[in-house]
Amino acid sequence: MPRVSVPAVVVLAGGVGAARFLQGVVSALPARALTIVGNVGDDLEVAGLHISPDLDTVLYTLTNNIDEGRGWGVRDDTNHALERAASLGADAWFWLGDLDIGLHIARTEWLRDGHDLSEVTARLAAALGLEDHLVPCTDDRLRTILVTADGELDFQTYYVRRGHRDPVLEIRFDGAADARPAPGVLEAIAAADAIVIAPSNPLISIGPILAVSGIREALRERGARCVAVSPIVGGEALRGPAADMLRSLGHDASPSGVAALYEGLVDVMVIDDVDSAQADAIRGHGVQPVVTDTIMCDAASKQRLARATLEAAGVVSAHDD
Ligand code: FO1
Repeated sequence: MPRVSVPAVVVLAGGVGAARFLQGVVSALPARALTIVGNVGDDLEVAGLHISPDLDTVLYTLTNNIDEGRGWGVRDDTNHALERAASLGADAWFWLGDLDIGLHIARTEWLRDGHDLSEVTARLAAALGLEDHLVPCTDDRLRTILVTADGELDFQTYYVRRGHRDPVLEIRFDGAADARPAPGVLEAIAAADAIVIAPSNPLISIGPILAVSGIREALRERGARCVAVSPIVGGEALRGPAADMLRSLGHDASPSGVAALYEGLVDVMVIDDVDSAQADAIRGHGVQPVVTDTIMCDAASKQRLARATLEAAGVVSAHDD
């Protein structure tokens, strides 16, 4: 496939794994070539503040503000506000640093002034110096709910408060049926030269994006090649509960299990060398496998994975620097 000189690339992204992958993607593309469509199913309100953890993780990572060790929150942030709240007896279970709280105050104020989440996100991204487009999948309220033996849990109660230890019996996306894609999302997918699904949990990070009415259909009608990167390597998730969750919901915790979930939506799946034996099973889902080293441990490995993905999508060639 001929190289497109300034390709338009859309990446569907969850949180930490996606953000690290996106660092490699950004380094392989010209500035402003990228539109990142982010998950908002994890959003929550804390003390009246609107928090969008996945959007913030991508934003902080790509603007070099991220706490690299945790993968979320602001580097070298202090915790005075939450420590004081906890010492006064408040139930401070969702840990927000002081600088992070500043961003949530701005976001919440602008939302209360009547601006949509996509406008607010663009304003925050510009303020922090992000050159690429970061767009929430929807401006409407969308919340991931996990059904467990202990009842229905909102996402952050399941993930942070209870340490994602509850077997998940069912996943629901409250609001999805009425949620409309945020401005620019469908247009970006339709105009893309390549679409990439980041190595994020297919059920709770990519699932909410695909649940927004119109986005799955737009992907099915895509003109561009769509490449997914498997978040499962050797039967385990590189981070988070994806493998356990896939199993408890009756899916295979394997790249081919992920390919089955993306059947009809993706043309290519990038899988790790240790999963090369999965190649035929992936082809069985109508998806072409690309086998490479997918472990991201430093800048070079992030760039290598991003380039392999963008090569598979036909928007960079092996000869480009
Ligand atoms: N993860 C935790 O494990 N504990 C926390 O207290 C926590 C706070 C937090 C605050 C802001 C933010 O942007 C992310 C935060 N995360 C925390 C991470 C977050 O729960 C997850 O990364 C995503 O929601 C899953 O993609």
